[in-house]
Amino acid sequence: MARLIYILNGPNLNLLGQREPEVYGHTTLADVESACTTLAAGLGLELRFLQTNHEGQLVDWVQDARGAAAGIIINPAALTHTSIAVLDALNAFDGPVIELHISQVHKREAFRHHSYVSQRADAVMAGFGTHGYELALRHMAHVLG
Ligand code: CA2
Repeated sequence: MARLIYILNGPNLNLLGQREPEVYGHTTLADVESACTTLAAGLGLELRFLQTNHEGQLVDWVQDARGAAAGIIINPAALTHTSIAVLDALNAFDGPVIELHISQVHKREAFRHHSYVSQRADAVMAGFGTHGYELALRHMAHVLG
């Protein structure tokens, strides 16, 4: 059976490709999911690609990943900078965690420079645009061996 990877997306990422293209580009989240699904098949991985605007839902999905997923790629969006609940949920997950940001958060406002999730993440990516999702998936396949 293929190893399952969760790709989790936080608040407002459903708007990807529809607003602020100068920051986040023109690619939609559906485009990203489609590219990742194709790539995952080639890497021998299975995907659950999810987006929510709700902190508790993100916590529930991270908890679901325990015992089900080999690894988590997460773009917590604004919850990156605020959510101890998401950090605590990730701390209860045993596999590799990759934190991903489409934009280069360290070039942006100071409030985006701190991440609670980084205290758990095994790797952190920022500024690779939506292509970062595919890079993260390749790295996940590499670390899972
Ligand atoms: O760069 C990233 O991926 C972020 O996680 C995106 C978050 C932001 O709060 C983080 O600081 C960095 C925002 C996601 C909102 O996405 C939108 C996409 C298109 C239009 C409006 C919002």
